[in-house]
Amino acid sequence: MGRTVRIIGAPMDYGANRRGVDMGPSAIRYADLADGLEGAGVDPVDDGDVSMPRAEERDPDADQPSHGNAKFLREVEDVCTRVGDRVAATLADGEFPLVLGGDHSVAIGSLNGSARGADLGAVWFDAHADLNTPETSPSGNVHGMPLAAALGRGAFGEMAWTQAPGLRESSVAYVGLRSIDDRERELIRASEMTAFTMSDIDQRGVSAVVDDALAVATDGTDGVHVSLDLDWLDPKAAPGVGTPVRGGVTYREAHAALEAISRRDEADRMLRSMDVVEVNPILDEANETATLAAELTASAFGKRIL
Ligand code: B3U
Ligand code: MN
Ligand code: MN
Repeated sequence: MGRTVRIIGAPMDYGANRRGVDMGPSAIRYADLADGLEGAGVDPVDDGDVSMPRAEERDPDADQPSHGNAKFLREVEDVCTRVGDRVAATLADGEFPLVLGGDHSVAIGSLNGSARGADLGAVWFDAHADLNTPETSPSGNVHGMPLAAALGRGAFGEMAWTQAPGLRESSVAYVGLRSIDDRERELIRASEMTAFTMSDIDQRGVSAVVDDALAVATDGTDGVHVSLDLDWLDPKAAPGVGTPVRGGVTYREAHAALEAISRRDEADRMLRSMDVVEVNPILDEANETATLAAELTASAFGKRIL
């Protein structure tokens, strides 16, 4: 058997605008994630879920630190601290951390854990830029903020738990953007991040774009974190997400992208950690989105048709 992939469930919905995404980890496990990973030649071990404060008992604005309009920031801190510690411990044991969300705020934890004592690159598959801060967010939902948090932007700069110590802006590459808030657009333009939009994919094809994103994320780093937000895909392929945006990649393009990751990884083992987020089975048809999430994860680890 190849390397051990430790599955860490983070059934979080405190960062999202609706319930249901907390069932993501169960839905992805139910979709035979472990079998898919075995088919890819890795050895999956399920670490269970990190514990979660119960949503029905919480008030979005109660007991919040005075940082803009970010909702449930204390709960997000709680959960992300646990995720970060598990990710760091998994890496210290020589295993691969695979975090199942949950909404995208869990990536604050995965990035923090993966970038402790290592220079990290990140490839961000998403319709959205996730670069809002508690000051700029139009919604107050922390799932629209994880990259800002990891990079220490805005009010997050004062909160050590949010930050990914070894992640530099210049090592971050987006793939497939198509829904960006005005302030995020300004920030991306002024930043050193690399952003490939859906137009880039239209013009150049998804495999070439992913290769370029990987070149950015591997340059001068010890490894790459892949963050896969299922709303990156077109809603026709992935209907079970909280904030669908039309015009995303197709089923085949998504597999081609994750296969490009595995090809690069076969060559130089640059894949360090991964999260798979925003699967909402309540909004889904026959667990289609979780099934796709499980398949795409297997593709990232090298599962092939033949
Ligand atoms: N940019 C918007 C919408 C959004 C971001 N991420 C998701 N939705 N999933 C916001 O609320 O920050
Ligand atoms: Mn996202
Ligand atoms: Mn998104």
